[in-house]
Amino acid sequence: MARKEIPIEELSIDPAVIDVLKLAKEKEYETVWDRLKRQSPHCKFGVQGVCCRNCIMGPCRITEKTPRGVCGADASVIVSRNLIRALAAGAAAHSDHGRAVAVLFNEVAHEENQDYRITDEAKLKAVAKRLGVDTEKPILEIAKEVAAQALADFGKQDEKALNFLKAYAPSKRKETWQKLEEALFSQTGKKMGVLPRNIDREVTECMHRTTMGVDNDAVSLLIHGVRTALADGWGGSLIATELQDVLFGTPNKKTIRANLGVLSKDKVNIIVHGHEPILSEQVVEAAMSEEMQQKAKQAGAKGINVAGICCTANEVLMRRGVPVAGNMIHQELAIMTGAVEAMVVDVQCIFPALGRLAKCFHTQFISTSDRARFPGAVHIQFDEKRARETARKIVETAIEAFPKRDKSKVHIPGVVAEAVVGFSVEEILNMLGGSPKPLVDAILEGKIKGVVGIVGCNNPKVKHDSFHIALTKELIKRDILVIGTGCWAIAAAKAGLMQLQTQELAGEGLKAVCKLLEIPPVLHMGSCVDCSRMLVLAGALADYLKVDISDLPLVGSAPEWMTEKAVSIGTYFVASGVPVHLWPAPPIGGSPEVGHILTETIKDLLGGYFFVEEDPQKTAEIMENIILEKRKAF
Ligand code: BF8
Ligand code: SF4
Repeated sequence: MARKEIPIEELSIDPAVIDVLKLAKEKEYETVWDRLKRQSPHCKFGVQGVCCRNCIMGPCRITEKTPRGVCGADASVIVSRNLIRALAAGAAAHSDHGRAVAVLFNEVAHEENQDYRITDEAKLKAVAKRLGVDTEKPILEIAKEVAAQALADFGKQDEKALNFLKAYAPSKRKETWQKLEEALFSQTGKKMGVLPRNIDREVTECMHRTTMGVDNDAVSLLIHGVRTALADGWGGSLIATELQDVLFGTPNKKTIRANLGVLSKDKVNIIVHGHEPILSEQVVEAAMSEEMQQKAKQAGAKGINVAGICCTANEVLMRRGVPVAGNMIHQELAIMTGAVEAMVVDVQCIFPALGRLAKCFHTQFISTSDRARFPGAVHIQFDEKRARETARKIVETAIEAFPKRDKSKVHIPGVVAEAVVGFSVEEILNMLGGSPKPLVDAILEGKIKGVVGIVGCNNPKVKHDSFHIALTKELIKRDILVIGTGCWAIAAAKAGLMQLQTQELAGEGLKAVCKLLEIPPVLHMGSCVDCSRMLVLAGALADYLKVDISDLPLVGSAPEWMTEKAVSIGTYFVASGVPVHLWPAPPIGGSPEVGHILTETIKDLLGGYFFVEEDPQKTAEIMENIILEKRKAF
C-alpha cells in the first residue's frame, strides 16, 4: 500500500517548515517528503535487515521458505552483518572527520600551516595531561606529542587499546571491558576483543568479517560491532571534539538565534551545512572581515549573514554564536526561501537533491570536499593549506550571486527563537565551581532524578521534531535533566526549550537547580561528534563517585534517527553502560536472536542495552523507571 497523503500540518511541528511547505506545494518544488512517499512502501526485506548483497551468488532474501542464503548464511548472520556494516560506515564518517582534525592539528604543531592556530592552550594542556604528556614544555612541543598520540590511534599496529580511550574512559568501565574480553574467552574458548586497538583497523575488520565466508557467528559479529563503536565514541569522535576545541576554542555559554527567520532579507545569506568546522570556521571568519562586508555592500547588500544547518551549525553556534537556520530537514526549505546566496557544504547529511533545487533559484550550491561531490554543485576545492584564500573565494561567490536574487521569490518565514547554548563539559564544570560535586549532590538528593542524553537526526518517517520535543518536555517535567547534540539540539533550540524561561516547564527540583545555575533544563552540548562530550561527562561523574557509568541514572535516546552514524553512537553508549532508546526501529526485525542479544543479553555483558518505543510519553515513562531503578542502588 502506498503511503497515504499526509496533510502538510502533520509533517512537522515547526511553523517555519509548514510555512515553506505550503509554498513548495504551490510552486511544485520537490521535497524529502515527496520522495519518501514515492519510495513507500519500503521493501520489507530491507526493513527487516534480511536482504544480503555481500556476494554475487546473491542477492539473497530470507523468508520462512528460504531460511538460508546461497552460501548458507541464516537470518541472524545476515542481520548482524548488515548491522555492523552500517555501524562501520557511521564510525568511519565520524572518525574520518576526526582524522582530518588530527592531521591539521599535527600540521599546526609543526608550523606547517599558517591559516590555523592553537586558540585554546588551556584545553591543549588538559588533553595532554590526560594523555600523560609533560605539560611543562613549550606549547608547540606539547602539541606535537598530543598530535602523535592522536594519529597513532588511526594507524598503530599493536594490540593495545586506543591512547584516547585509555586516557579518557573512566576506570571502572575500562575494567568492565577488560573483564568482558576475559569472560567471553573463558566461556566460549573464542577470542573476542572489545577494546579497540586502532580506529581504522576496527572499521576495516568490520568489512573483512562481513564479507562472504568470514565471520558467521552473530555474537562474534556484534561484539566486533561494539569494539568498532567504541573506536568511534572514545576514539574518532572524541579526537575530533578535543582537537577542534584546541584549534577553535572550547565552547562556553552564549545566546543564539534559531530557525529560518535568521535569514536576512537584505544581506548576503551564506549557509554552512555539513560537519567539519575546519571549513565553516574559515568561512565565518572571511565573511566577517571588513573587506568582504564592503564587497557585499558594493553588490547592493547590507552586509553578510552566515547561518548554519546540521552539525556544522552546531559547531559554529557553540563556539561563535552563529545563528542556526535549521536542522537536517531544513536544508531544502532554506533554499526555497529564495534568499540564500550560497549553500556551502562539506561532508555528511547533505541531500544530493540540493543541486536540482538550487537551479530553480540564484543559490550557489558549493561543494568543497574531495570526498563529497554533488550533481549540480559548483565545486570550490577547500585546501587547508590555503584555507583563508579558499574561504574568501567562497564568500565572494556568494556575494556575486546577490544581485541575481529574485526579490519576488523571497519568502522568509518570520520564525525565530532564542537559545542559550555552549555547554561543553568544561563550561558545565566551570558553572558548578570546578567539580562535579554540586551536580552529583543534586542527583543524590533527588532534585535531579537523572540525566537523559538525546542525539540526532530528523527522519521524514517521523513528524519532524515532534518526538524530540515531546520527549524532552516530558522528561524535564519529571525532574530529569536533558542534554544532547545534533539535530535534536537544533530542534530544542527552535522550539524555545533552551531559553531560561523553560525552567518553568521543569519539575520543582530541576527548576530550582537550573535557577541557581542560570541555565535552561535542556543543554546543548554540540554536534554529533560532540556526543563524546556526553561520554566524558558521564565518565567524570562515574570517576567522582568511584562507580561504573552503568551504575549512574543515565539514559540515552536517538528519536527520529536516520543515519548509519546513529547506529555507531547508540552502540557506543550501550557499550559504555547506558540504556539507549531508538525510534524508528532498526532493521533487525528479521532475526529474533539478534533482537534478543541487543535488548537483553547485552545488559549482562555491558550494562547498557537498546529498547524501541514509538510513543514519546511512554518512552519518558520507561526512562524514568530505568532511572528510578538505578537510583535504588545508590
Ligand atoms: O551528525 S543529527 S541528521 S546532521 S547525523 Fe546528520 Fe543526524 Fe543531524 Fe550531524 Ni548527526
Ligand atoms: Fe547470499 Fe551468502 Fe552471498 Fe549474502 S554472502 S549474497 S547470503 S550467498
